[in-house]
Amino acid sequence: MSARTSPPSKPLTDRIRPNHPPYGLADYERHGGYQGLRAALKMSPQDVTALMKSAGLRGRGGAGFPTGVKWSLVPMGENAPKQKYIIANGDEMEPGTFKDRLLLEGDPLQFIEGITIGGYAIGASIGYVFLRAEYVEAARALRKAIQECYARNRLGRNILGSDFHFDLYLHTSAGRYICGEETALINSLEGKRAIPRAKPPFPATSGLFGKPTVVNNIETLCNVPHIVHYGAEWFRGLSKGKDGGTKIYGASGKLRRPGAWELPMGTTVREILEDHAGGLRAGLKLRGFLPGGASTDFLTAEHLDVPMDFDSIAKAGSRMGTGMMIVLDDQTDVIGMVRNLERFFARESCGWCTPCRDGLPWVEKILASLEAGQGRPEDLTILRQMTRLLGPGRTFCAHAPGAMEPLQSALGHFRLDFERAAARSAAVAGGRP
Ligand code: L3W
Repeated sequence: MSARTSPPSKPLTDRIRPNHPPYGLADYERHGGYQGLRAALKMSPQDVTALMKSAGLRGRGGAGFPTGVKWSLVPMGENAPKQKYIIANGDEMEPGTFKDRLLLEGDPLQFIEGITIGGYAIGASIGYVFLRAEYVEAARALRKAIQECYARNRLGRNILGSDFHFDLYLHTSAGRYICGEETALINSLEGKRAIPRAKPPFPATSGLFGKPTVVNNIETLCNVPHIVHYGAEWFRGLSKGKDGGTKIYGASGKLRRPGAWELPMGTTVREILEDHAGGLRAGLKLRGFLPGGASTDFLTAEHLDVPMDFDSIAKAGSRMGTGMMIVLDDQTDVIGMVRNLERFFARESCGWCTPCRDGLPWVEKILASLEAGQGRPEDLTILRQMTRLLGPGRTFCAHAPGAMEPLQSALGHFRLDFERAAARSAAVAGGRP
């Protein structure tokens, strides 16, 4: 029986106790754990999927695709392939993003219960956790929890006395950003070079080893047990907007208290930055922020009252992405910041298509020379052209277009910084003999 008398308002982090090891199975269950799976096993798989849809759960990895819709695209019924897979994307390499690590280190059983319910809903008997190689603590916590789940019939055959069988494997990433793109991840898991595949077909119909596969983010799956346990209406009620639930928001940069917090979906940027992150350090002013990782467009102080949800941030001209903000203050050189991000993207290009492989290092070089006062006036025109040439539809996957988002938005919002840098460079060149 659950020990709760009322449903939690912070379901994802409720059981996480800072500086304490995660709960083992007995404590996890004493605090409401495995009520979701027990309830799910009494429902049809289709009803579990329908519950995710009515809860309004959207993917927390960056794209915000509705989870119930994704699960319902997997073929079910007698003619469907027998073997299907569910994969948890824990390859958290987006700059500024560390929410999935906190969830795995703090409450690995919550995630395991979530992926098990997901496997049941789509008819998968095998699940994989694709984990970022550097996440050594998370791997340790997961291994221990998986072992205990096998020993106590929460994984393996006839789970909790049902006719549902589910095996879960931990796989450590090969250590590249592109391994987090779902089709590159699938290639990597198959032992191939991690290059993205063309979509369609989407993994839901042809994924791992050509079989129907769902790839979900860790935070997404952590929500699943609570939705089944407490219901869709409760989940929707946690949010301030139309997407259901809470969100792990985060903020990094020169803030008084950088960190991550579980808050109602749709909490405003101002509340996150001022009330939770404590505002900027003394003497600094906010110039802009990337809402969710490096591959999103800058927004500025005029967007402080925008709710952090998928649609509101899109309307403001960016993407919520992972919801983990990176803040730019008035004493940080914006060109240096963007150069640093583009350096990351250039280094992490998988090299498959030419615009991305050759274009990103070129962008980085131009930014580096502007930053060092050695650019040319025409550099700004070239940078603007590059944002189009590497933009949506020009490359095989979203890597280069994502890399162009901070650049093209910086060229718009902080145009004078770039023009001044180019003019400074011209003056230096003009003064040369
Ligand atoms: C079946 C259809 N399935 C879409 C599925 C698709 C995928 C999901 C979203 O990139 C973004 C990226 C990063 N039939 C479908 C369908 N699907 N149409 O829905 O698909 P998509 O293509 O919109 O996005 P994606 O390729 O998953 C994710 C951005 O997120 N990002 C990155 C974050 C990185 C991390 C991390 O390190 N942990 O989260 C941040 O903004 O740039 O644009 O499953 O199969 N018709």
